[in-house]
Amino acid sequence: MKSYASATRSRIGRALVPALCLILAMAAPSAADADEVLALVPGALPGSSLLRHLAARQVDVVSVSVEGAVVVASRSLLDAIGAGRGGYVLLMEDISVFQTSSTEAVEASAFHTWEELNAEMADLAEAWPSIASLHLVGQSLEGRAIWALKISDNVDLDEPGEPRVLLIGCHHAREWISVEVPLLIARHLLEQSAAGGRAEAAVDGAETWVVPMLNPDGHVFSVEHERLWRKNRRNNGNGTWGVDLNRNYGYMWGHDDEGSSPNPGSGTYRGPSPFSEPETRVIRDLMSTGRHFSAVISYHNFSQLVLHPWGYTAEPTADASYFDWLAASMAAMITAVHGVPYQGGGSDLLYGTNGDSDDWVYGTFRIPTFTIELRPGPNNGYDGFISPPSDIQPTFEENLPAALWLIEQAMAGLPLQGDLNTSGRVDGIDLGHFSRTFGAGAGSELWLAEADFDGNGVVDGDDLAVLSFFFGVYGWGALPF
Ligand code: 0X9
Ligand code: CA
Ligand code: ZN
Repeated sequence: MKSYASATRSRIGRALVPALCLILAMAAPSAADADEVLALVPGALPGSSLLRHLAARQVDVVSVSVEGAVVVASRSLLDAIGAGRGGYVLLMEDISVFQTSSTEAVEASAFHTWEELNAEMADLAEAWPSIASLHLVGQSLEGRAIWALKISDNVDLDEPGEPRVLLIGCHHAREWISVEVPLLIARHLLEQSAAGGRAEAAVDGAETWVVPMLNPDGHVFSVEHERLWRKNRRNNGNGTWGVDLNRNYGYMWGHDDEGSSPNPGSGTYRGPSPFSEPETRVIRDLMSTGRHFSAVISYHNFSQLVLHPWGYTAEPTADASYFDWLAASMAAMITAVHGVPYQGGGSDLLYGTNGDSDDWVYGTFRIPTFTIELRPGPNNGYDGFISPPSDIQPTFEENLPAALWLIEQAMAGLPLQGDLNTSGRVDGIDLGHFSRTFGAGAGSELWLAEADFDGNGVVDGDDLAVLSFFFGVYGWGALPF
């Protein structure tokens, strides 16, 4: 993964006198890697030990596919790692073409700067005061506001019958389109809130919380200085900058050095301790305060994937078949819109991670949580992070139905209303159970035993109401049955 120190050094080195370059090089103790290149490492296939090895080193893995891993790293490191293991293919020697960007250019484009985003979120809340409210959910390390937009009817009330769904964008600074997709979903819900369709039902029946930019410091840095910046802007004190927010969550944090790195210069540096970063604490605190959430989507780019936990282990979660079904369904819905193929499944589709948002959310709350890697596809090179503005609208359009559907799953929740097998959580097993009892018909012993929740001897609408109530209170988490 790319370090700020090295990238800055090469950029300034090109622009300024060699003497300054030398001083900077001396000030930064990490390995000299001004010779960073873009390369394909064919042996680094998904799930391979070579890929894990690369991820643990000072290598920026930008995409992984059946062709291998596209990485940014110094030639010397690649030589050292690649020796005897299939080597690497040089894709691009001068990657400075990706390093230019400016606030003015972004303002003039369809992408939002942090300030433009704040203004737009405030505008939305002002334009729809009865169904949208703005919440200051925290501050970044450098003191920037992090806002959430809550979208629901009776927005000033907490309505326990309405499941909460959280949409997050921009854990990673350079993934600009991951800001735009949740923001446009929010706008769609508001604009269509009286149109009589799915958006209106979602506004009436759920609370959708949207945090489009979790990493404002990194985003601003990506806009103003280094387009391909990934992490936040923590000064690590050894000449390197940034913690990977998607390795800093407090579930199985630092489980191994492959799914995250202890090296502050690494692009996947997990930070000094779990939740050491104010940005990850925003999500922790939002989700731990008050009523629990029922589902989460964290948007990233790129690779066209819908991923579910675990990231820290190849072992499936207890809910893997259910999550596979949800992820595959969403991927199919996304694909159906414009024919751009997304794939759903576990982390084996990409690479292992520890300390990411999905593992903490599922590990803590036992609810469905997905990382959606937006377009472009997995075979794109380093510029896969540089989404053209013309991608914003179609990427939003293709992702809208899946987001609506997940909200609807949380709302209707029929298969999810009760922990029928008393496993302590509501999952796909209960779904099967529930349909079987339903098939057996109301009045049957099976049905009564399992679905007569209020114990009055008949299965009726009241039982559904009981289920809905607990579902609303507890989401897909543990239920008191
Ligand atoms: O590495 C990440 O944090 C995500 N990919 S990205 O290129 N956007 O940085 C993927 C996280 C996927 N999570 C799991 N594999 N559990
Ligand atoms: Ca409401
Ligand atoms: Zn990302």
